[in-house]
Amino acid sequence: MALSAADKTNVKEFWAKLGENTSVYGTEALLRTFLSFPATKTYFSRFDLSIGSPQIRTHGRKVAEALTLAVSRMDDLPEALLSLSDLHAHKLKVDPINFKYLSHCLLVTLARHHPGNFNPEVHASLDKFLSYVSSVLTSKYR
Ligand code: HEG
Repeated sequence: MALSAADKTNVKEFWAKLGENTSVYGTEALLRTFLSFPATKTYFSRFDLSIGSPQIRTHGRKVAEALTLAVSRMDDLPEALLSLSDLHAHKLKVDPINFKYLSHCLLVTLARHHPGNFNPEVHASLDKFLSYVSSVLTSKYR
């Protein structure tokens, strides 16, 4: 899945505007995923999934940090996400469909906090970027 040069620029410029807030957005996106697609909660059976749960906050930060890394490593993403890819496929056995749910919720979250920067081109580029990340993280699933 190739991101064009314009996609990469769109994603990098948009991400740079998020500043310190990426963890907050990661947390909101996770919460939206759990509420809108409850089957995703089965993977987090040892978490307290109530609103305001510190475990969701911590995990939201980890997801956001991984995405920030992915933004900076778009040209060698499979290498950058190698251990995360092993984790999700071999250890956690996350069914790939769940990545679409989380990606959708990430897009909704980013759009609602940055409506002015979330134009159709940026939307498309972010969608492609999240699809790329998801395809890398699910590449070892089978
Ligand atoms: Mg995953 C752990 C990133 C989708 C379920 N996920 C993690 C970790 C990161 C991460 C950085 C922590 C790894 C560590 O502590 O070493 N996850 C990540 C990204 C994306 C994603 C970037 C997609 C954009 N994860 C994802 C999906 C599910 C899932 C769709 C299931 C619905 N992740 C999951 C679980 C854990 C992680 C169950 C372990 C949580 C724990 O026990 O602490």
